[in-house]
Amino acid sequence: MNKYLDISPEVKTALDTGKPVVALESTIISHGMPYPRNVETAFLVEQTIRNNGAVPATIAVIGGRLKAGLSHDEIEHLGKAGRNVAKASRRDLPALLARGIDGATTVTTTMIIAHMAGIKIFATGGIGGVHRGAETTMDISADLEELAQTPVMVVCAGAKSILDLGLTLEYLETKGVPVIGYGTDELPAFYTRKSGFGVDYRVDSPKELADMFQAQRDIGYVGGMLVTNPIPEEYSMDKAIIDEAIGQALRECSEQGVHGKDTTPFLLAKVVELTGGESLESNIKLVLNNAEIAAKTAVELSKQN
Ligand code: PSU
Ligand code: MN
Repeated sequence: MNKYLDISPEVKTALDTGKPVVALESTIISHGMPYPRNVETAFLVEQTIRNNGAVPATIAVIGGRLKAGLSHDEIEHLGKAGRNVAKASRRDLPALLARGIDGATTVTTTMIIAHMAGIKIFATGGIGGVHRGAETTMDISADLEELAQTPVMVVCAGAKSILDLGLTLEYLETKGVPVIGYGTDELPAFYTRKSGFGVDYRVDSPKELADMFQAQRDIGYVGGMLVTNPIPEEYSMDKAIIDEAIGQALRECSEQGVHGKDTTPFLLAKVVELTGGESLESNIKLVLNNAEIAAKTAVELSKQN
């Protein structure tokens, strides 16, 4: 095992005995939602994974250690510290480990650590992608490269239209990452069920997801798979309201000259601020929905291995 990696006893036992495990990220806790709803949500997501027959492994960097499986105190700590915790993407891990500090893991680093630990499935809210205007800024999330090179299934609710969703799909196509719609032919756009863009394949059951992922492993591909699961109808938001908030957030972002790794957290926080509690509630519901599908898929996958 990697000398920087700590797998919690519960997660270790589950992995050693072939039980289903689902990884969860921590940037969504520290940077994605306000305290204390972030901590409450993190616990609820873990509970949802358990209720559906799998073991949750929330992932983070704590004191320079790569953690797969956090205690409630560690989750509370990350949630309370919020944006004071470093957002840890692929390029940040060497510095965090060498210096012994904390980091909230993005989709990228959660995939990296999950894979090191032997976890195959990961549930989150939304992934990073190609930003609008990337043809001049070159702002493309490391999440897309990670999907291309790390064999983990990521179950999300699509991506927010703070991104250029069309270019994000093009990038994933170039990189050979299968984009699956769960119960839909259309890429969901996080707060809304539709984006106007098609997915590669529609899948209607956890068993089918597990079969596709297993086939990807069986032919020796190195990359992962992106499963996009639309927000339940009853929690989805009005497209006009969300589009307006995103437009405003993008304008303020460029006016204030925000760039680099601060862009996504800035846009996410702005959208929540502009849409008030409603978008936060939707965000929580869609993450729980993703946790359920990820856990059921992990259960199916564990039957095959
Ligand atoms: N998009 C969301 N919610 C999030 C993120 C993205 O709707 O919480 C977070 C995830 O951790 C994702 C990261 O991996 O932001 C992407 O950041 P960047 O665009 O800087 O790569
Ligand atoms: Mn970026």
